[in-house]
Amino acid sequence: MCFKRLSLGLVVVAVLTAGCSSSVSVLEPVVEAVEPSCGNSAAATTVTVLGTMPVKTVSPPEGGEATIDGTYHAWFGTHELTEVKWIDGHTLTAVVPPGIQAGTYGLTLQSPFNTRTTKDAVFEVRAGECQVLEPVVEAVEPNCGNSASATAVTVLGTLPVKTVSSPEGSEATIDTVYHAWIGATALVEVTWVDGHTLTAVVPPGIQAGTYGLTLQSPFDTRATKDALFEVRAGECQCTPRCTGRTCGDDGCGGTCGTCVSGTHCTSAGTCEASLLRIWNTGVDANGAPLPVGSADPQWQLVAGPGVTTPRAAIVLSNQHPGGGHYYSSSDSRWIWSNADGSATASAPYTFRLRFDLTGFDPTTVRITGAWGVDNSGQMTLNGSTPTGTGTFSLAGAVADSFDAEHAFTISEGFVAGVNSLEIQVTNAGDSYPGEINPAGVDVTELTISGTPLP
Ligand SMILES: [Ca+2]
Repeated sequence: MCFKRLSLGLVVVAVLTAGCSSSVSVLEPVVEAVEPSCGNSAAATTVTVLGTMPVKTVSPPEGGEATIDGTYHAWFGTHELTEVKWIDGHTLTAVVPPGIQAGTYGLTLQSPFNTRTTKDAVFEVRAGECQVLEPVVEAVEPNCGNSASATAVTVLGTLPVKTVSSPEGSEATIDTVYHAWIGATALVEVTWVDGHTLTAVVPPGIQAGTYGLTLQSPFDTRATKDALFEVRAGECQCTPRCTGRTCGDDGCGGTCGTCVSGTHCTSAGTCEASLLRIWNTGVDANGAPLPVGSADPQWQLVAGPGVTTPRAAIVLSNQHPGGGHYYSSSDSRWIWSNADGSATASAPYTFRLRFDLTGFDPTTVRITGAWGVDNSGQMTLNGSTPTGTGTFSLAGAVADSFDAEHAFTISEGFVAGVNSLEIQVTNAGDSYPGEINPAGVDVTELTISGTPLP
């Protein structure tokens, strides 16, 4: 045997020189990898095969220059690759034709020596893109919208698009179709602008709340970022309304200012000296007695037969029924649930006066006054029998209960803010000839005092 060694690229092959035996040394190829290892069945895919690819040196019998035979053939399964080219002893290139059924394939190589080798499961054919990219959501601008109207937004993040190769080898197209949702509500007019930007419109009518944003890319991959967008039942850009106001709510959760000690903020947004005010029965806001039949703006009927919600007490039409009963007062009027004083006997009716101690130390407050009732009554302050001196209960069907004033002083039991003075009145079964059996209550000569908070 007479061997001649030739160096061909990176591969050393041994061949027989001319004049020796006609047999040749047969070399086996080795497949290590295919790159890429995946292709879309809809398109041709150029691959590189890595491994050991020996070539055959052919010396002509008549002598002269030896030639190299680098002819390789390759198959994925039974599908032959095209344009198979030997590049060097470790590298081939080839083209996987389109139309191969999706699946995983081994590669079979046939060398110039007509030897074959196969490596299993080196290439995947997919009915779609091999490279699937994920979008990333980073931000939405603006990040708030009014539920009453549509909001145009810009979504920022990483927004890959898909290149779609044509099986015919014509120009590739780009698929930029994105879908987006705020919570479960799809956005409209979703438009990919560039790899970091898309625009969309949040439709109106989404319930107020904070929502995540979900994107679906052209690869059908999705990404969600939570708590990215707020839907409000109103304007997102709140403009404080403080024109002409020096204090109070600015309409946006803030304040237009605060008032100094001894003053308080009125509903009109101005600071006024804090005053203690309290009202007798049957008077207007300035304390002047009202005409008979008037609604009392301060005292309310809050419980009693047929009473389901508080309503204004009424100034009795007859302030002296039964031939001159009920005491007279210049600063108050007798009131009842109606103008004629008719009542369900033996059932309690509850009248309430609310008064505000805001700006005052409730432990220093004191109320004085006098009252009468037809027929019996109990006074309470904030739900309890008052602490103080004088008469807080008028019992029994006696004329003294309505023919004379009964003085009292309340010195404890006040609370910060709004307080309630209540009188529960029960009519008795007495009667006057030719008249209805009337009922009524009168509170007179009320005074209130207290020390402003520092
Ligand atoms: Ca009566």
